[in-house]
Amino acid sequence: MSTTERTFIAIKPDGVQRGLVGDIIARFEKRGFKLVALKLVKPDQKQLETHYEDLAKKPFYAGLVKYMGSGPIVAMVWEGLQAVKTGRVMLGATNPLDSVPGTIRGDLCIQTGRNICHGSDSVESAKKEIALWFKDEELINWDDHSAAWIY
Ligand code: 3AN
Repeated sequence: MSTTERTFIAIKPDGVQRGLVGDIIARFEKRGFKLVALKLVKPDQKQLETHYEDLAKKPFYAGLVKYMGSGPIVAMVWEGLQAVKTGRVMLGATNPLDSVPGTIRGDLCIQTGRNICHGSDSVESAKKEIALWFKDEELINWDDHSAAWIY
């Protein structure tokens, strides 16, 4: 049986600058995921280095950290059934040219180095990334909030 998970999704500086924030958020809302945390933040160098530490030896690492620090990003946590795996499917492949239409990258971008969004690649990394970008008190526990006003 599938379990509820949390995933870290970020809209990168190019996604924010291109005015794609609403479109990307709408896709996660419409799919049925719950928004647990959201903020517009100018990432600092150290945070980005930690976030991408697994890629530190890659030739594109320096450029990646520079690009990610070039403007505000929208940092989010989304929750729901298989949120990590489904979030990755919704984002599309790392190289947008390999991303199928209907995915965020497949619909909205064309370059790996400007691929507009990030999504955690495992439950483990989601936990690390959420802790890196958010304080505990910034995460909403929906079990504490009755949705009775909707009905
Ligand atoms: P994903 O973001 O799909 O998990 P990763 O973790 O392999 O992909 O790479 C993280 C980020 O590094 C990508 N989103 C992209 O911005 C950048 N990146 C990956 N591969 C390349 C590359 N060959 N050239 C430039 N940037 C890259």
